Parts: sequence; C-alpha cells; structure tokens
Amino acid sequence: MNNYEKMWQELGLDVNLHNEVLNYINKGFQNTVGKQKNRPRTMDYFDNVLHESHGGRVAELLEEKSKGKKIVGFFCIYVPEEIIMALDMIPIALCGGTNFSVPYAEKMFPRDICPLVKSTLGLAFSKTCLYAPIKSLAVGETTCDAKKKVWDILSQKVNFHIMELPQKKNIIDTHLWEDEVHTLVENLEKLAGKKLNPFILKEKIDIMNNKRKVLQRLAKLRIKEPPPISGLDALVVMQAALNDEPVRFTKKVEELCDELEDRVKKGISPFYDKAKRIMVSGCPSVMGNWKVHSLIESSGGAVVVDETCTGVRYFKDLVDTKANDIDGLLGAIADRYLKINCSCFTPNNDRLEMVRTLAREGNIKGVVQYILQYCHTYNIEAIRIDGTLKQDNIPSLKIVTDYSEEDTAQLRTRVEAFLETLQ
Ligand code: BJ8
Repeated sequence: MNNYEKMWQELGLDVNLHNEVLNYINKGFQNTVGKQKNRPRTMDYFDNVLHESHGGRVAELLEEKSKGKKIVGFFCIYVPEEIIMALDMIPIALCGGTNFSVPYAEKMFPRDICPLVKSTLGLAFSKTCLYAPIKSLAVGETTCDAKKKVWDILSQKVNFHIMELPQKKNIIDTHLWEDEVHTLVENLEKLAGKKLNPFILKEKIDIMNNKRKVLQRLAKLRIKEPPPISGLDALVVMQAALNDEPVRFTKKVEELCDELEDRVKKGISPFYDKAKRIMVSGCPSVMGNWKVHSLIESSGGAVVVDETCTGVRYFKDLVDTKANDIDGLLGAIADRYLKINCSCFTPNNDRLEMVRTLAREGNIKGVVQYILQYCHTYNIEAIRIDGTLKQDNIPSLKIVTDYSEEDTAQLRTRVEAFLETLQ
C-alpha cells in the first residue's frame, strides 16, 4: 500500500481501479510531456503538481478542510474563483481529461456527447475522482447542451449550484449575468456561514489578478523567436493553474518566466530552427489530455499560442479593483468574466477578433482548430474562424477528435501535411 492508499480508501475510492487510472495517466504523460528534450529546469514543479493532483494536493485540501475550509468544485472558467476564495473556500476544477474513464460514463450516458463531459462523469461514477467526495458544493453553468443536461442529473445527487450564463452580450444579458453572480454569492454565503467582506474580496481579486498577470508574462515569452518553451510545457503549466494553490503557483510561474528570459537571451529553445509557429484554438485540454499539442510538436510544429480556456481565455482579462464596496466589486467581477469568448455565445465576434490579434502578435503561420467530438459550438464556429484567418492569409486545419489514441496515426498524417504547406 503506498502512502496515499489509506487516504483514498477513507475517501471511499475504488483503490484498485484508481491505481489503474493513475497508471494510464502517467503512461500518457511519459509518452508525451516526458519525451520532450531540453525542457526548462523549473518545469519540475509543474510536473509535480500534475502528479500530486491525486496525492499531495488532496492531502493538503483535506488538511484545510479539517480547519473548517470548504472545497467548491467547478467545470468552467466562467465561475469566479475570487468569490469562492473570499468566503474562505477553495475552488478546484473538476474536468476530466483522460480516456480511461469514458467507458464508465457511457454505461449511463449517451455515447455521442463530448469526451470532456464523459471523462469527468466517468471518474465520478467509477469512484476514481478524489475531488468528488471532498467537495461541499459543485458549480455548473449553462454553456453547452451536454453540460446543461448533465447538471439536471448531478444536481439530484450532490449539492449543486447552476449559474445561468447568457448566450448573448447585450445590456439585458449583462444584467442577467450580474444577477447570477449575486445569486452565486448568496448561495456561497449560506454554505460558508458568513457574509462577503469587501476588503477580503479585494485581496482575493488581487491574488487572482497577479496569477493572470504572470500567465500573461508567460504568454509573451512563448511567442519569442525562437520560443524558449514548448507548447506542451505551457499546457502543463495551465493545467496546474486549475489545481494548484494560487499564491504558490504564481511564485513558481515567476521563477519559470525568469528562467525563460534567460533562455531567450542565450537563444535556448526546445525547437529546431524551422519549427512552424502554430496557434491552437478551440476546446480546452484539461489535465490528462496532451494529445494534440504532442502531435503537433512531434510533427515539426511549435505551439506558441493557445486560444482556449487552458490558454489565453483564462488569463487575458483582469478584474477592475477601483470599487470599494461589494456591489461595485461584484459588478467588476461580472464584467471581467463575461469577456470570456466561449463559442456558446451568439454572435461571438470578439473571439474572431481575438484569434486574429493573437495570430498577428505571435507571428503565427498556421492555426490548428482543436474540436472535441460532439462539441457543436466550436465545430460550427470553426467556419468563421477559418474565414477570419483567411483575411490575413493564415491557413487553419480543423481537427475533430476525442481522448482516445485510435485516430493518432491518421491525425499525424494530416498535421504533417498541414505543416508542410506552411511557409
Ligand atoms: S468557457 S470552452 S470551459 S464551456 S468542449 S464541455 S463546450 S461540448 S469545455 Fe468550456 Fe467553459 Fe466554454 Fe471554456 Fe461543452 Fe464543448 Fe465539451 Fe466544453
């Protein structure tokens, strides 16, 4: 029995099956992230965050829980983490990125829904998700149809709060979203047994803003020529961002950026000279999923920008901290989060502009549109993204895939052919 098995048993996990999940994920990590050459030394920390997400981090959260803190799970970056933190609770992302758990979800749910949703549900229903038993509340949101309808079922089983995310961004929608933020606060205050304090809220906004700023610094370093870090490693950092304690995480990303600045000065890069500069745009790649980045970079590309929720969308906007009262601060939070350009919005013109700007800033030669199977909104929006990029003569390749390895050879052929066509 390893150090953590007792903890897993006490949390009611299926320990044997959980060991199988871990082996599967570790193998995936070794075959992708672990195979890279010339990685920054300070990446060790972020690798460890991923490895410890089933061990040390859970032990840490249980320790906090024993001191009275509550854990709040979320599935989407529209959920304002600073509000949860200001009520002395800990936000944790619950999305699954492993193919291992997908069959467990398919026993109960339709097969033709997105792998991110199936992986998440499969972990929870096969008793291999550590965060399911330790959370006091889960917060869902009305983004895509798959998620929305799953919330109907989950909210029958666990303490669940659903935020209604509008589908447009007009004044009336802004008001609806502000109301939703206030309703979330009311529910969290009940759970916490205390009221939101403006000074503490401001303090937590600063923590999150600092985290966003350091990720912006990392994004600027990634687009240097040659890039000092691989897209796969930058993805590992982003996956860690959704699990790690934010102050510690921010400090470690600063250290990584310092090292990257030094690598830029010395011209050190994990890529060879002719690696094609690629932007990945579309669906997020959450922990356990390194498939597309690894494919691109092992085929001669360098992913230097991610226009995804495990990329720019997570950190591009800060919360304005001018207000001193709760209503003003909550208004600023609502405002900041509504700027995220998920494809569930119609129209979603700001995303088109964002992709275009990022492509110019990053000197991008080609865009890989990464679409998870059955994610209709990103799949259809790919047409407009492609059209927008054409205006700047930037080609895009749409990849629709799941978490399995079955299509890897076929995808590699397509990615290699795409990279060859780029100038
Ligand atoms: S803001 S991208 S994190 S919803 S990939 S489950 S949309 S069918 S993950 Fe997302 Fe929030 Fe949007 Fe970002 Fe549905 Fe699409 Fe699956 Fe998705």
